[in-house]
Amino acid sequence: MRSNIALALAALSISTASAQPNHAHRRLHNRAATVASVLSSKAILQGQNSPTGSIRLGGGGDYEVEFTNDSDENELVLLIWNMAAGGGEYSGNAITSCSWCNGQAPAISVPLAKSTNGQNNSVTVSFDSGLSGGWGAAYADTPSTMDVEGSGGQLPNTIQEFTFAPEGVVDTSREIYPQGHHVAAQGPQCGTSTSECVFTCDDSDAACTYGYLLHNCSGPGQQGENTQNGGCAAGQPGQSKWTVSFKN
Ligand SMILES: *[C@@H]1O[C@H](CO)[C@@H](O)[C@H](O)[C@H]1NC(C)=O
Ligand SMILES: *[C@@H]1O[C@H](CO)[C@@H](O)[C@H](O)[C@H]1NC(C)=O
Ligand SMILES: *[C@H]1O[C@H](CO)[C@@H](O)[C@H](O)[C@H]1NC(C)=O
Repeated sequence: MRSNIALALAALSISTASAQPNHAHRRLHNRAATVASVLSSKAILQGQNSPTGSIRLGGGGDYEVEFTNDSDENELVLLIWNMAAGGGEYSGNAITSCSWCNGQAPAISVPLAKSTNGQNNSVTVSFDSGLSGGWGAAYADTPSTMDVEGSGGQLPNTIQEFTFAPEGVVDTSREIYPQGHHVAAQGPQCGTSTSECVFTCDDSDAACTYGYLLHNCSGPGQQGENTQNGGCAAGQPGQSKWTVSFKN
């Protein structure tokens, strides 16, 4: 299964690199097909990708996040999910709660291509104030959600969690899959990454549901050193542009 994914990604990079403008339609089609096959191979549902949802593609929202691909991978699939009000229980319809992406569609699932030939392929997403949720990326080597014991269907990779509100924070979690990829987010006051404002398990080699602590989170705008809550300040709505870089 994994080698099929690698082949699909390799094919995509060739079509992207050699694409002419009049092949744009085919390229988009190929890319959508690739996202679908990558996600289904990992037992992750496709995102709602609503143009008008509380989490939506494009800028101009209360909170804006620009995602870039800074890994060596040709194409990642960016996943963003929204916790249901009340702590993330399944809510069924408009509000998604896909840390458990195998059973609940994420708000967003889009390809995150490398920038080539001077093209800026970063993806900007808007968030309404007051939302909590998370994001992460499916890489070629990200296992299926069904193959990782204890993940309960969560994305088996490093994830970042957000509460976009004036008192909210953004943090990084290695709890689900401690061997996951590197990611770094920068906000208006501070940052969080796989080594900063990061939750790790007490036994850092194993995934955990309990027994985790926040580390390296005591700089300006950061709160919660060695606690089970905290992160880097989200900032004020309308003034808070974040950048997120997915790395190797
Ligand atoms: C890429 O484009 C976005 C707007 O779509 C912009 O905010 C960002 O600064 C650009 N990034 C680079 C590296 O040029
Ligand atoms: C905390 O930061 C130090 C210094 O940068 C680093 O060596 C360490 O690995 C970090 N801790 C975690 C849990 O990432
Ligand atoms: C990914 O794209 C961003 C801009 O969108 C660029 O700055 C970065 O260098 C690219 N990463 C790679 C590995 O090409």
